[in-house]
Amino acid sequence: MDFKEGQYKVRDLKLADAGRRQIEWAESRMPVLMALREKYSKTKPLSGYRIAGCLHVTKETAVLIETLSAAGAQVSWSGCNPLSTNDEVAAALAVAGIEMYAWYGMNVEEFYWCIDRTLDMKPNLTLDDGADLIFTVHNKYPEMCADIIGGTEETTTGVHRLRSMAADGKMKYPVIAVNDAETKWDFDNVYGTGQSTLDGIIRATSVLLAGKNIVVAGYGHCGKGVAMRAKGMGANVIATEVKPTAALKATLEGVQVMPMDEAAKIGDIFITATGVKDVIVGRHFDVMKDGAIISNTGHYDCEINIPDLEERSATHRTIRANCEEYLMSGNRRIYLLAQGRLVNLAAAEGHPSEVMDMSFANQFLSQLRLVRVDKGEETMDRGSVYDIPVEQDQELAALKLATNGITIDKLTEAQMAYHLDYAAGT
Ligand code: 9W4
Repeated sequence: MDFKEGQYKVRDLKLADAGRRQIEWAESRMPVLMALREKYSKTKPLSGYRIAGCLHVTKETAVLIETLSAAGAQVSWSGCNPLSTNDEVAAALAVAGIEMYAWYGMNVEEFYWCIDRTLDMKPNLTLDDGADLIFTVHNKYPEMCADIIGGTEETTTGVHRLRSMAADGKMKYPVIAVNDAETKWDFDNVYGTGQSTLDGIIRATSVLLAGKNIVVAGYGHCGKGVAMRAKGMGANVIATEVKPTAALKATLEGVQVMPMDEAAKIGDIFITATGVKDVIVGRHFDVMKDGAIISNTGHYDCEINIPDLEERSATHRTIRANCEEYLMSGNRRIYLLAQGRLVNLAAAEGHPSEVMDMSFANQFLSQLRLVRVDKGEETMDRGSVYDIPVEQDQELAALKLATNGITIDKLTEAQMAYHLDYAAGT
């Protein structure tokens, strides 16, 4: 096999073939990233650059890693969550010669050991999901910052942490907030979470959605995505909200709105997507119907108050993976999915590859942008967080359409002139 000893720590290299098949499947669903790979494997703009990455080791991430590598980069990688590593994919990447330090179920000490190993190659670019790598560099290896051109960050939480750090004047190299691109968060939240949440519920229960009362708590982007898809599956969707504008939007989108105290009595399936705690609590469990299914797709696992559920329950038992039955007063049964953790990740596979295609294409183009900064073609302040330019969103959306064989109209010169003429139309 073509790899160097000591450049990886993964579960088992024998899993590599199974991992490779999954990566190839993802490649076939990620046409934008593959088009970028095709283009930049010829010019290799990342030649001579060393990228350390800390991001979920999934089949989709593998497509990103191998695109960075095809564009000339030397890449070293660790997972950013011990429960998100696909051991088969990690093995396939290690065998392909990527420096890979990730395995499912590692402990906190091992997690930081893996990050340290990715830094052994003295990166000049970083790529994060949750900002752990950037924080490790700044706090533990501050001397490395001078040689780092910049970094990219994938998530809302990471961007939030980094903006606070920048505001504090503590950031030592520029970071691009990939999360804030429209082609990232909109696709993730609405279409990715929308589908994968229902996917997780179905995998954990095989329940029929048609005709059911599905209660979606929170009508933000994720809640809206879930509601849209649930409607499409024939469910009666009810939303609960605290924000008047979001509640109003729900009503205009054909979704019934009511307080959770009312919805609790009639819901068959509950999905929390609010980002706050205690959305479903004891008094709600008290009035739920026999057979009610409850799940969470919000970032934190405290949206459902599980201690309240356990307190009220005589016994509970596992029905199948990610489906726990609680016996309640009046012989009612309540089913909690994935222990109240994100049901789309714990019981399904997160966002489909087609959605990750957009996020990771943004990551790839942002790394190229940092290289342009290194070459003096663009400037960045070393203490700041940067947004994705709107042109990049349009470029990626155009590429996604093109790779799907969809063409769109173009403004004529006359239309453009009319559009730009502020005096016209008055
Ligand atoms: N995965 C994750 C997190 C917690 C977790 C059963 C209960 C996020 C984004 C992408 O966080 C991620 N807890 C689990 S499994 C699990 C998985 N359990 C196990 O008991 C706790 C995560 C990005 N992404 C996609 O969405 C699709 N491809 C991607 O790269 C991946 C994982």
